[in-house]
Amino acid sequence: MSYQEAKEKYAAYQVDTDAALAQLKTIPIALHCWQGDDVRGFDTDPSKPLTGGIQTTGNYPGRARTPEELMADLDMVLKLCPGTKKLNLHASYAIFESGEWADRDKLKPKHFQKWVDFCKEHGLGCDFNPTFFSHPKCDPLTLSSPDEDTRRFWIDHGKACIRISSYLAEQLGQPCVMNIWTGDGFKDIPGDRMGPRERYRHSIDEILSEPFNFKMVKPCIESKVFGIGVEAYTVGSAEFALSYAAFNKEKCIPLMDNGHYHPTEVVSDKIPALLAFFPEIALHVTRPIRWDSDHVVLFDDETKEICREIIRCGAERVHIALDYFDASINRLSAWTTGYRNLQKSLLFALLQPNEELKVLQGAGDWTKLMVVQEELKTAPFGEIWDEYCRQCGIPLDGEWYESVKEFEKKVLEVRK
Ligand code: RNT
Ligand code: ZN
Repeated sequence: MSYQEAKEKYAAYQVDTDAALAQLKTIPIALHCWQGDDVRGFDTDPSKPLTGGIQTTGNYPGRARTPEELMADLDMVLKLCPGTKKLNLHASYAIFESGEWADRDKLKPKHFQKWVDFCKEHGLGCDFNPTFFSHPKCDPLTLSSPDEDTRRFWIDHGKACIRISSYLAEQLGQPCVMNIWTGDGFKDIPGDRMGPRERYRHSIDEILSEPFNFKMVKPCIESKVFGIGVEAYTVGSAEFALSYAAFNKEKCIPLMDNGHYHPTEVVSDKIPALLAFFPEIALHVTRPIRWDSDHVVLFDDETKEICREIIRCGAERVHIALDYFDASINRLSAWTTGYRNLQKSLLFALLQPNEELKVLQGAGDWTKLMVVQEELKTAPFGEIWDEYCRQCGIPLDGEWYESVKEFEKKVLEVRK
């Protein structure tokens, strides 16, 4: 079937495929640098374990160990991903000239200059994350620590990251989403649940007292339910993070990671709930299996439903980022598959007769509402996706995997 024929099939359902493709090209998705090196970064000893309740599993060969390797891998992946891309960096990916290592509280914009150059070369915006984990100063708490020195160190880190985010936004001419997430919490039942939360709140207040332009730097507060080793209590729980964002709307926004809720909760439903109150929100799209396992994003029902809500509520109000890390398969394929699946899910959402569905619901016509939605599941989606890839000058499905295998042979396998 040709694109033309597929287009006509959709037109029968009042869906304009050309308009869908045009809109999809404008929706930015942030590609997370940390899939390429199993969340190690460059500023601490890579042989030390990840901390903060997150974990990568697997030891597939070819992990990027240096900025050059990570950039080479990203360069390859970007060629395989259609659409508007942003890079998403963590502070731990600072790049130091020889002998000028700086600790996290002393990081400067210049430590990210090479990333700015990389983004300029590839036409990317950039998002940023302070790194409150995998560091000797995690005691194991960070922003909620009862130890004043520890807390001060991490507040200073947060402030340094605001300055870096401002620099990234200014250099790249687009907003920088700066996400605050810590793994602060306890393995077992605490005797004081309030103390850490009060300290956390004050610490974020202090970080956000660093001056910045909220039009260009978008601090986010990411919540979590639990992590490995912090099973009993999470300081930055859902209620904490949402309340913080709600009471500080003029300087930060809430971030939902769909791996951070109980297994029967869905982020798709939470998107319009938050957008009824917040002008904008941010998302980390991942795939939890039974827990926050951060598997590669698939073209599955919940990813599609998340994207349907993004499109129906207004994509310009949602900052979209990927967040997963699989070390058990080829990392470039993991990146590419997840990114393309998120684009596919957005396209799927754009190919729904969203206005008509709303009218049917309003009229109480639940019969037709079901019939239309079900029939569209088998509409010729693949033809429209292929056309999108062609228009973006990106390989179609079936055309990119071999190039990654070749890259694996030539580049990854010699990383011993
Ligand atoms: C962890 C959070 C957090 C991290 C990244 C690396 O559970 O989802 O967003 O995955 O910052
Ligand atoms: Zn996340």
